[in-house]
Amino acid sequence: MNSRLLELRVHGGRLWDSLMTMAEIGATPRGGCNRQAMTDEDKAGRELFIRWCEQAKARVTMDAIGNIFARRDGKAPDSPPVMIGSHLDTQTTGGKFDGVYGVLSGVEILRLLDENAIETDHPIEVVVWTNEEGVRFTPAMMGSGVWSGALDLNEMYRATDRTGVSLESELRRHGCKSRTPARARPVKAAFEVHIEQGPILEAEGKQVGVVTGAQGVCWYDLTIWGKPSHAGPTPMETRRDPVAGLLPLLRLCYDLAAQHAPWARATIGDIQTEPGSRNTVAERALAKIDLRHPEAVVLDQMERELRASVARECKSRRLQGSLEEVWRMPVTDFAPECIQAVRQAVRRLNYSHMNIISGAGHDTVNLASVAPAGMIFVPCEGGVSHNEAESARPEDLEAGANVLLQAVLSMA
Ligand code: HGY
Ligand code: MN
Ligand code: MN
Repeated sequence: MNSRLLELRVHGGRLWDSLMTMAEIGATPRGGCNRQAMTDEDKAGRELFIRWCEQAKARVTMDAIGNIFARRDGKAPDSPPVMIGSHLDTQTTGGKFDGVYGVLSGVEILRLLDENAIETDHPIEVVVWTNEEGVRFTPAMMGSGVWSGALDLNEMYRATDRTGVSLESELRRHGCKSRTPARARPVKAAFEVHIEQGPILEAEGKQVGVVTGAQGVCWYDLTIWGKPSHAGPTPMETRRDPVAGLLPLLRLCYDLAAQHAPWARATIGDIQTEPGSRNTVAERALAKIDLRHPEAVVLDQMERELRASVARECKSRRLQGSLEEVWRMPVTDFAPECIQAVRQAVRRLNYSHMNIISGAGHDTVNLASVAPAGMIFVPCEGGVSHNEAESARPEDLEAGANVLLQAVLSMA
């Protein structure tokens, strides 16, 4: 790469301003963002992204599940692109940086290449993947999952939110259901820069994480059925109370995480009962479980123990129970050539750095199954994310974007 390209740096101030402007869309009273997939807020964020890309003279297209591709052609327009992807949708109480930082770092690179009239060999595509968070529509990483062939488009179209609205109807309502197939095509390399969303980089005092892979993730719907009855006259020993069956199973999830410390993770962020009346013993209890571990064999063992306990607890309490796996993200290793491109960039830029495995799922994990892929992390304050207080330092965000820029240029 010639010295002019090696000297190129992003405009950290402009990147920060773009992040703060985007954060106004779906802003929450406690300083976070709520732009759940395919809501009006998500649509508004997408429109702002498209406007910015068009101003940077990129050509914008969309596919059948609403993934957005902002393309800057290269000298060899038919050669496979270098992709810079992430997401704009957020958790219900999300922050200003999760996903958005990776997308707007891509926009910053498009602006930089345009204003410096730089033509790369390979095209560059900045991508917004639909519904990465999986909060409103299960599963997570849906747009990149369909594109990479891990998920079936028509099955995803039928996914519904809590009010019974389907993803397909929302895509149509927003004009995001294009006829272009949501299918992988050749990609030279795919990169994503993201806040770490955990405490390691900050604790180690490192500015950049060279991400070598991601841990495995499994999502389960644990459903237990019992017999609704009156909270007063019904003796405790004659009840068939699904919540009484759920309790030891939730306790077991935490025990499994403790047994497989320090890397295992167990989260139960959503518990529902029906009919949902304080003075009626529930008929049905549902717990949405998220188990994670960097080793597939341990994750499988945690599932086996949980599954055996569901059968045992339900039998002993005359309940019906089911543990349904609703999403699995495999343990993933990123491509050596992409890890190397990131490592060379961060060394040239002289940022403190370390290798790290991603605790969170990311669209790039799906990309890694169909293209060479890699990720870059920067610290976030206190390792806090999926929280309205999510925060990151402008200088760290600028550093990560510079590593992304140099890694992308080295491949494009
Ligand atoms: O769940 C995850 O790890 C991602 O943030 N969607
Ligand atoms: Mn994310
Ligand atoms: Mn997230």
